[in-house]
Amino acid sequence: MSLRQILIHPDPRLKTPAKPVASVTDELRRLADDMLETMYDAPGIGLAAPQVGVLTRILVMDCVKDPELPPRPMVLINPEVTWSSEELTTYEEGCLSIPDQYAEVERPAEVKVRWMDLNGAWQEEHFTKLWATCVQHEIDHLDGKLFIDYLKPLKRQMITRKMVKLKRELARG
Ligand code: K2U
Ligand code: ZN
Repeated sequence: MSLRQILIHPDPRLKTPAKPVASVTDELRRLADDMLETMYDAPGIGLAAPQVGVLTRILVMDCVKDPELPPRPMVLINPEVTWSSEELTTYEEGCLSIPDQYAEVERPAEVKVRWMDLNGAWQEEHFTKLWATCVQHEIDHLDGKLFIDYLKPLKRQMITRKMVKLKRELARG
């Protein structure tokens, strides 16, 4: 298991649609492990492979926030939304690739998602609440979409400018 570097916006790899997984290999299993370790270390409740520079359709999440409850690490390969509710909810979203920036994003309140697990078996689950918001945020990452793409252009440009400045400072070390 090793920590992967999380790419910071703007980065072309964060805007490139990821490719479907052809087969579940040991390398993919190692990537999933590293993504979970990187997510928990951030800390975060979700992480998509493009965020660590791998343009493959795999994401991890664990939206259990109550430390009293057992964690529920999930690995979703080639996930697809098969149903989404008419009802919408608004959540103040953040993103590990856009640090310290938060904005309200409206999404369907509930979604049904179908995916392949690490054993190659197809699963389907009905997500609600934070799980629903998170899985939609992560699937957007696989499609090269960021939560700032839902904001008004001015707000998006302001956040992008802050990230360009941050990356310049980080590069200077
Ligand atoms: O994909 C990511 O960048 C991780 C995201 C996942 C996420 C964003 C918005 C709403 C739900 C999930 C987060 O940065 S993880 C940090 C976090 C933790 C709790 C609530 C919101 C965001
Ligand atoms: Zn994100």
